[in-house]
Amino acid sequence: MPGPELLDELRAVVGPSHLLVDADLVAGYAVDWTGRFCGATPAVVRPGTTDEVADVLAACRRHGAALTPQGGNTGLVGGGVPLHGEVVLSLRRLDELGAVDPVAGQVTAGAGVILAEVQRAAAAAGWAYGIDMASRDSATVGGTVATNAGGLRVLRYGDTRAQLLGVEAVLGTGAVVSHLGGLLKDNTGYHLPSLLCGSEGTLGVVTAARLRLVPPAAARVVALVAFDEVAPAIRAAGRLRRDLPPLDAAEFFLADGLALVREVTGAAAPFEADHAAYLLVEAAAAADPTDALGAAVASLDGVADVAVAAGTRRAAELWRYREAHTEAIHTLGPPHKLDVTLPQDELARFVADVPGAVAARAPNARCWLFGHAADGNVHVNVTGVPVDDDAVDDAVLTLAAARGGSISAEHGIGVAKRRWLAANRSPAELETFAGLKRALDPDGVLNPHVLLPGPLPARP
Ligand code: 2HG
Ligand code: ZN
Repeated sequence: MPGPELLDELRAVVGPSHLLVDADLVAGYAVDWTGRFCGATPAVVRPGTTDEVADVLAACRRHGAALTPQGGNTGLVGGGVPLHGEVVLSLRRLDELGAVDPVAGQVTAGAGVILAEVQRAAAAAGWAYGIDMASRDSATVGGTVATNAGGLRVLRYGDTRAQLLGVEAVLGTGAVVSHLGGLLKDNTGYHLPSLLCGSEGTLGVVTAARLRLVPPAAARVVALVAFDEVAPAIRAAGRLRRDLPPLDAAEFFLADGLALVREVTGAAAPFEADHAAYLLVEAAAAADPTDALGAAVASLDGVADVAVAAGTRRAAELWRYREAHTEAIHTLGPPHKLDVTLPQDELARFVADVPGAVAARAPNARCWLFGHAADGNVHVNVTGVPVDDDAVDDAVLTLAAARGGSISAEHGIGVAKRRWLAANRSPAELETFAGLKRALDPDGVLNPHVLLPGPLPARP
């Protein structure tokens, strides 16, 4: 528990109005969006510049106080909330968005800039940003970089790491590193943006990022494809990657998920009959891709029905069936969120086997499966299980790893999955991680309970 001296020093750095200590004011920063991860903090510190971030970090190092960096608090693995009494370092005030460079197709965004603002600024300048996800109106650039967020368009544009041309960050050593020039070819040694991206606030605090933009597609088409069996729906996503080059997204969900979404949102049924599985397909190109999409869908096996959106309003309605899964499941209580990737040819078998694996550990649990079928990423949500009972986590994560998959596709490790990191990472890799942690955060103050398994590695 930091003493009053640290709080006084932090107050001197950011000004009294940006050091929050009242229980009412800090409460929202101490619990994650799902409600599964709930901690406590003595203070939330809200710096307004990179220099202030550096001074906050220096003060915490002097006092041996741990920090949890936080952006929009939309993380799903407990990595951004103070579960061990950490001081919360909120980056939301770093919300400066630079002008889009219309020639290079790049923009520099402060860590606190909201994802949707980057998307809007890019569009206004005739470009697009390749990252998109349902939390676009709350997630921040800093959070998406820290977690290497994926989302709905990874298939086409890659994850956040693939958009990063440079970062500015305060490392745990106190060093401020800034490399925001945006050169496309810049082969001058270690690529710190790649290292910091996905490091979940354990090595440094990202304060700004230089982002690559992508050309916008002039024409788009969205279709919902229904299947009476699950496996063909998942296999179809793989086929479309090859047969429909303008494929932008291929998302799947199942009958029970759709029923829950409809119950919660009041949305009408997409088809006259119910079906076992659904694939939401979006194609985007310079010329209208409707015919290409129609031909590719017609060649798929097991299609029971197809709804093609005529216009953006209907497209948004079709997307809502998929995007509303997270909020609909949330109404059932805090879920266990197990975001895994499988090799494409293992995904259908995994989806078939998961409910049984969960039921063996928690017979009364309910299992919800949906996700980004074309990149092998399925979101296994389990409800009806106490928040701290991780038997179902164990069942799902070990099954994914045993089938050649990853225990984290796009949400990160946080606190939720650190116990299983060794299922995907060898002792040599984990020792390298520990060495990086020692080198870049020598006092172990940056998110010390996140990502790396076990206690903080000892100093040499
Ligand atoms: C999505 O794809 C997000 O909608 C959230 O990654 C997934 O709620 C989830 O488990
Ligand atoms: Zn997702």
